[in-house]
Amino acid sequence: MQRLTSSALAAIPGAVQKPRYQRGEVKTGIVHIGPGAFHRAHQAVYIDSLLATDPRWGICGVSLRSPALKEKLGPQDNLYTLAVQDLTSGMRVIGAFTELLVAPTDMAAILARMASPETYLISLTVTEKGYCLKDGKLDWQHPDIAADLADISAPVSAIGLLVAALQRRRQAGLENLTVLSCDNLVDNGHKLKGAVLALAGRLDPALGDWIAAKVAFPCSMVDSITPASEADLEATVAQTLGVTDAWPIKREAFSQWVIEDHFSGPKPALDSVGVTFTQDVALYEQAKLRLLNGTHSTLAYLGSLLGLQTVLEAISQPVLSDFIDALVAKEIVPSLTAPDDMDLAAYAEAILARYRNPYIRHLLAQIAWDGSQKLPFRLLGTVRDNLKVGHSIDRLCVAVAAWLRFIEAKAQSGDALTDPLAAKLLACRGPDAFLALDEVFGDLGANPVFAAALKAAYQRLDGITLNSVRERLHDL
Ligand code: CS2
Repeated sequence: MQRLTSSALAAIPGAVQKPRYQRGEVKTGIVHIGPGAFHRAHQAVYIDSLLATDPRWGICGVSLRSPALKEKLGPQDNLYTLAVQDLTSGMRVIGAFTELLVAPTDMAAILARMASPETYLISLTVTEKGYCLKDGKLDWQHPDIAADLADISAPVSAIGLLVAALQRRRQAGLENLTVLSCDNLVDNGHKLKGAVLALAGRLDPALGDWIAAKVAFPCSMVDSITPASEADLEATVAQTLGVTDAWPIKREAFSQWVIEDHFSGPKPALDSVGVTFTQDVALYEQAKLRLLNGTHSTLAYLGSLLGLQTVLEAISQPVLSDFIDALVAKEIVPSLTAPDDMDLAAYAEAILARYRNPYIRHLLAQIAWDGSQKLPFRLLGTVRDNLKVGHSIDRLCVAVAAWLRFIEAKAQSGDALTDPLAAKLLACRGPDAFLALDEVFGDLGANPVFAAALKAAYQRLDGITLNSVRERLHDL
């Protein structure tokens, strides 16, 4: 079977949506750092729609480490298939990438592209750990940051790469640039700006001042459930398209992108393709992180302890679904302030309905990755807010305790734990040892109310199985 390429597009069946623009006329207005599955299923799809009316916004995808994407999509003219797996399903060929580059091999080309006068937007999906933060601030102890401080001409971190690019743009007198974080961090734009200014300011205070004055760092909220691709997807895509695609991706039909309306220079008209521009993105971000990602992580750890594999399996257990309902209604929703156009209860209900999508196989193990980076944003902020006003934290502590038990089970079985703090985490036994992890719990580690609730929850989960879970959680 032929490979997906520009010349193969014409023969692909009409039911499959194809780029509705001349790819040869597309310019590269965006450099995206971290073009992983989420970016390809989310932002790149909005851009693909936008290119039909404005060819300035093609994407140069920059992978910081892995050459896999360039190797797989390069021979396909950077085309790939999006498979929407939902009640209304469908396939679509996305043509938004004009170029794919990989660090460090392509560093000269990457920096040139980031400092090109045609580039107006640099966006990122590098996951929580890619920001190299500790307590929300740049972590100077991080080996990648130390390396970038020593030699910014060959940056290894995303933050270093941005600083190196901004240094060039300043030298070239190019001011029009927006840097857009698309990761699941509270206040992502401000955190990114803080990290970039910290590194730039230490290397060259004048560069720091220039960035602060000239570059915009809007916050954004991104949402679409995107499980990692599995081998069977390639077969289904080949069957539908009549050509092979070495790396298709899948996601649910739902997709949302809310961006703070704060740009420097030209702004892509993303509102014409379903994006919301707003003055204040914080409330959307908070609601999504706490309600969706918070319950996702809860299901991931509790479900894994119970031997379940997927989100659907977990939410289909009435006891877990009852627990999540109570967690949401009693401990998460009361911590939130709704944006003007949002009814929090309805929003939460819609999220849980998405977990019941039978067409999506979303592995709990994927969500369980990097807990040390995710929990502070997803669960611990809610704990802090509830503690401040004397609200219950018992259910939130069950979620956190499930993470502890999940790690202890890994330590016992010898199975790998995917987390940048894996070695430290695997050495912890019992809640006190975990609570001493400043980089995860911060001030909460010394909070006696939290410590007591966490210990009680940890006891509750001792030896928990599908047979005992109802009884263990019955009073929650
Ligand atoms: C998930 C997210 O893997 C995870 O940690 O919670 O990727 C989640 O699916 C997305 O944020 C949904 O928008």
